[in-house]
Amino acid sequence: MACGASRAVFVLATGILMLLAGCAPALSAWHRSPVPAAGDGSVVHRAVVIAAGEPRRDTRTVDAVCDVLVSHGWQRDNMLLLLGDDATRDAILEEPFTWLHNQGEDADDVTLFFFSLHGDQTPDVAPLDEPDSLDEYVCPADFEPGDNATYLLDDTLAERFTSIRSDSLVAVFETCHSGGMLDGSSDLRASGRVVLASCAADETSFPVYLNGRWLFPHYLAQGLRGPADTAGDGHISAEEAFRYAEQPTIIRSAITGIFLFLLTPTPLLVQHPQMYDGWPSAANNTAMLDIVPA
Ligand SMILES: [Ca+2]
Ligand SMILES: [Ca+2]
Ligand SMILES: [Ca+2]
Ligand SMILES: [Ca+2]
Repeated sequence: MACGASRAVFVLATGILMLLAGCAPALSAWHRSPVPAAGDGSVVHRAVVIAAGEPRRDTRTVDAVCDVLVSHGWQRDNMLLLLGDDATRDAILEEPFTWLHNQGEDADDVTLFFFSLHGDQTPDVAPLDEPDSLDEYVCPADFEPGDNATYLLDDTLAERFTSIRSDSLVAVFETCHSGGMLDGSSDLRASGRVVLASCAADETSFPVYLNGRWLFPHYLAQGLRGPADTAGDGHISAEEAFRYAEQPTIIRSAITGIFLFLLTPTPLLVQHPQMYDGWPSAANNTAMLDIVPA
């Protein structure tokens, strides 16, 4: 399957369970954080949604993500959307970070990045950090195949992420080879982050067969509507959502892979989502980053 076939609808939802439990989402507060209070004492939730590559990436996917966040009290004024032709390389590297800075993002805020883009691999370039000798990259709207100046390397994105001030950061990648955002020593692994990737570094991502929804975000969203709350405490964390989505993504991609294998002489493809859990620290990590606090 061409790398361009990977993708996803990412939906963050949850309110139903909370409403049934009679507890309105208290998104002005950040519960259970073992991290010492920092920032200005006002917890602001912000989302950056970046989607390009085909119509469903910047319509159905983005609508679902934003609607779910809004259903939990996230403010649309606190969402930056870079969609379609606007999601150029320069824009991705500049606008979200300038916007966060201008918004006064600080340590006690919550920041979510969602990427739905094509992705691929290329021979490792400096810094030479890759165990597989391949850097991974995402494809901005102005990406030109064969022109290395137009892709967006994991090295570059990781360096840019260092300017994010929030102690609570989750990044979701629905791209082919997105596990490779985590495999190199100069990639996106860092304390204080949870990074969710739709597939392993050497894999492509699948759409849900027939309905055009990408597997991993589809199941993340499903879990965040309630069933991912395995602890039953009203919180759904990024880690819980990942664990909810992981197995059905593997199983469904295997089914799709078998179907494609029977139709075309392609290798049998299976998609294994990946998680880096660096919140609150890579060394002593027992807490979870709540996407939707109760
Ligand atoms: Ca703040
Ligand atoms: Ca590199
Ligand atoms: Ca790699
Ligand atoms: Ca990498």
